[in-house]
Amino acid sequence: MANDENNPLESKKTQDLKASHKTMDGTAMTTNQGLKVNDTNNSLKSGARGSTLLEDFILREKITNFDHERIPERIVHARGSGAHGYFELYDSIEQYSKAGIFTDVNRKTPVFARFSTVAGSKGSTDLARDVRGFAVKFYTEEGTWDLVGNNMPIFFIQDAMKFPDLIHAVKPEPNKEIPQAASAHDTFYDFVSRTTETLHNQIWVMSDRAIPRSFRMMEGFGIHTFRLINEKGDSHFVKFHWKPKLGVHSVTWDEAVKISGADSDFHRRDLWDAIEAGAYPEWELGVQIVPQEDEFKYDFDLLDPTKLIPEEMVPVQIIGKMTLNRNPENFFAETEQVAFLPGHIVPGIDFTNDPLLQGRLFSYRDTQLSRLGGPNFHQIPINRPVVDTHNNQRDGKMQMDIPKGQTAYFPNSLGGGCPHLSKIAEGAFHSYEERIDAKKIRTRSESFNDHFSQPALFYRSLSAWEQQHVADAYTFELGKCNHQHIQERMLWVVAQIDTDLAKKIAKGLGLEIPKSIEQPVNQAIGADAEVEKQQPPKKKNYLDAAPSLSQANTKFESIATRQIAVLVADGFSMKNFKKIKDILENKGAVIKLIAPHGGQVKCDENMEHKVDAAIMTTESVLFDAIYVPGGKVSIEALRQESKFIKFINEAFKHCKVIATDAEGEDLINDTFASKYKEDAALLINRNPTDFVNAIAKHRHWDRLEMVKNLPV
Ligand code: HDE
Repeated sequence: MANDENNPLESKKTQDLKASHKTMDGTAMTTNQGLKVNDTNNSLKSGARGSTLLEDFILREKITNFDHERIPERIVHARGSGAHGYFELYDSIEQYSKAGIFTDVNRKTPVFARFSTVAGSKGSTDLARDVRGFAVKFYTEEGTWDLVGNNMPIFFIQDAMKFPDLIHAVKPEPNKEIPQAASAHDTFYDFVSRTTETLHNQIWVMSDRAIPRSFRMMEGFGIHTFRLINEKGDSHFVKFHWKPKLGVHSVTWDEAVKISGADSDFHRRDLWDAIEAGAYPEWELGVQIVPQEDEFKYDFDLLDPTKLIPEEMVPVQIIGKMTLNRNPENFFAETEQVAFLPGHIVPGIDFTNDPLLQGRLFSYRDTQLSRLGGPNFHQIPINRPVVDTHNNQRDGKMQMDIPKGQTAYFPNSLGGGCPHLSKIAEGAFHSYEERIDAKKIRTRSESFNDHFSQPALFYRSLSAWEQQHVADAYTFELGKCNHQHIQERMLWVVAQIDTDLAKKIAKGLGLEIPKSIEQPVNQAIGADAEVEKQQPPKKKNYLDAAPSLSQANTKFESIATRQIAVLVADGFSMKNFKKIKDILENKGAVIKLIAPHGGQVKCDENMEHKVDAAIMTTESVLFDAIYVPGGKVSIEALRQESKFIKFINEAFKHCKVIATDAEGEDLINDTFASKYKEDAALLINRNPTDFVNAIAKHRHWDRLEMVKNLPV
C-alpha cells in the first residue's frame, strides 16, 4: 500500500502534509498550539444528542479567545481609522534641528497615521460635530517619534489638570448615557460657559472644521509649542502643521446629520477606498519657527495651548510630505492596538513647559497600561520601533521577547558592561538645558489669561458663509440644552467674542443676551484670586484678520477623488456620458452610476453598464456632484422616480454642482433648481471643462442665501 496515490491516508503526499502546516487545499487550520483541526463546527459530545464535554479543549480555546476579543476602547478618540505610509523631507532644516528625519533628504521614513473623533464610542458615527485626532507615528532610524495632534490648531484647556473635567462634561451624561458622540448637551455648555479658556477651541468646533468632508481634506496641528534642537544644542520654538494636498473641505451640518444615517463609516470608507484605488492621501509638513530670543515677543504666551500663532505673523515653512499608501491588514492588530505617546521624541526635538503637554507626557503611557494590558505594549508589531532596542527592563505581562544573559542591571561586569551608554555626539538623547529659577507653585500664569482675543480673531477671519455656519451651529447646540441659565451664560460669553454672533444665536434661541452674569467668568486662576482679575480682560487686536484661518482661502485646484453621481436609466446617452466620464476620470474623479434598480442599465448604444447603487440604497449626501446624461427615455424614467427628484433637490440645497445635457433640462424642471437657472453651478448643456472647474470649487456658497428656505 505504501506510496499508493489513490489512498490519501498512505500517500507520500499525505505523509509530507502530516509533518507540515498544510492540507491538500492549502494552509491548515490549527489550535493556538499548532494542532491541526478537523472540525470547527461541532463540539465534543457524549453521543450525537448528548451533553458537551468539559474535555473539549478545542471548543474552550475558541470560545475563550472570543470572550476576550475586546480591549477597553480609548477613553477619548475611541473611533478612529488608520493607514501606513511614509514621510519624505524636501530640504534639510539642520540650522534648527539635528533630527535625522529633518536633515536627511534621502530617507523615506515609514509612518502609521490614525485619524479619530474625540467624544464618541468606537462604533459611533464618523460625522459627529467634533475635533478630529491626527496622530502620526514616525518609525525613524533614531527611534520612534509620535506627533499626536488634532485637526484644529488649539486645545480647549490650558492645564492637564482640567482634562478629566472637560471630557466628563462632553461625554454622555453619566445618569442616562446620552447623547452619544455629541457636544450638544447641558453638561458640556455648563462647563464651557464657566471655563472660558475653552472658547477658542469651542468656536473652531462650531465651524465647518468640525465636520470634514474627508480625513484626506483636513489640516493637522501639533498644537503645543515644541522645541527643535540643532547640533550646537541651540533651541528654536516650533509649531507643526500638516497641510492636505487636496485642500481643506467640509460638509454642511445638514449633510453631516444625513450622512450619519446613510453611511456612518463615511470617513473610514473614504480613506480606505482612496488608498485601495491608488489615490494616496498626501499632506505636507510645515513648521512655524520662533527663535528662542522671541519667546516674549507676542501678545500671547507661546506656552498657552489655547493660542495659535497666526501664519500671517510667523509663516509656515513647508519641509516635507507624508503619503499614506497602504491600508492595515487587520484593524484590531494595527489601528486599535497602535499606541501614540507624545513622550516619544528623538534627538533634535524637545518639549516646552506647556502645562497641557507636560500632563500628556504622563497620561498616554499610563492609559496604555489599562488599554493594552501591561508595560510591554511597545512589542506589539505596530508599536515596535524599526531600530533594535536593548536595555535592562524585564518581564511584565505579555513579554514577547526572550532577553538573554545573566545580567539585567547597569553597571555590570558579568554581561561585559552591555548594553552601553552613548554620548550625545553618538546620538544619545539629551534634554534641552533650560534654565529654571522659580517658586514651586500651583497656579496658572497670568500670561494665559486672555480668553477672548483669539476666538474673536478666528470669527473675524471667516467668510460670510462660514460665519453663518458658526451661528447656526451654536444655535443648534445651545438649542439642545435644557437649562435656560446655561444658554444665557453662553450667550453672554459669546457676546464677549462677537456681539453680532451672539445676537444671531439669541434670536434662534428666542432669548435675550444677559447684561451681566452672576459669577466670575474665569475659574482657572483658583478660588483665592481676586474677583476683578477674573473678569474678561479687554480684547487685544493684534491682527485685523488672519485669512489663513478661513476655508474660503484653501486650495480649489483638484477634483481628484471627488465622488460624482451619474443618474441614469435604460436609454441614457452613451456619447455624452463617455465624453464627461473620460474627462472626469482623467482628472482623478470617481464616477458612480445610480439607476432606478441594481444590476445593469443599457445605454442608447445597447451596451450594458454595471449599476453602482440603486437609487433606494443611496443618498445625494454621499456625493460631491451630480451629472445627468441625456437620452429621452432615460430622462423620462428618472422623472417617474421621486427619489431622483429628492436627490437633485438635496444636492442643490447643499450647494453642489449639478450638470446635465440639454435633454436633462426636463428633469431639472421637476426640481427646485428650475427656479435658479442663472446659478453658476447649475450647468445645463455646458462645456465639460466648466463642470470640472465647478467641481474643483467644492461647494457654491453663493447659493446659500437663496436655498436656505428650500423644504428639503
Ligand atoms: Fe489626548 N489622549 N489628551 N490630546 N489624544 C488620548 O491616549 C490626554 C490632547 C490626542 O489615535 C489618550 O492612547 C490628556 C491634546 C489624539 O490613538 C489619553 C490631555 C491633543 C489621541 C489622552 C490630552 C490630543 C489622543 C486616549 C490633556 C492634540 C488619539 C487613548 C493633558 C495635540 C491617539 C490614548 C490615537 C488620545 C489624554 C490632550 C490628541 C487618555 C490627559 C492637546 C490624536 O491618554
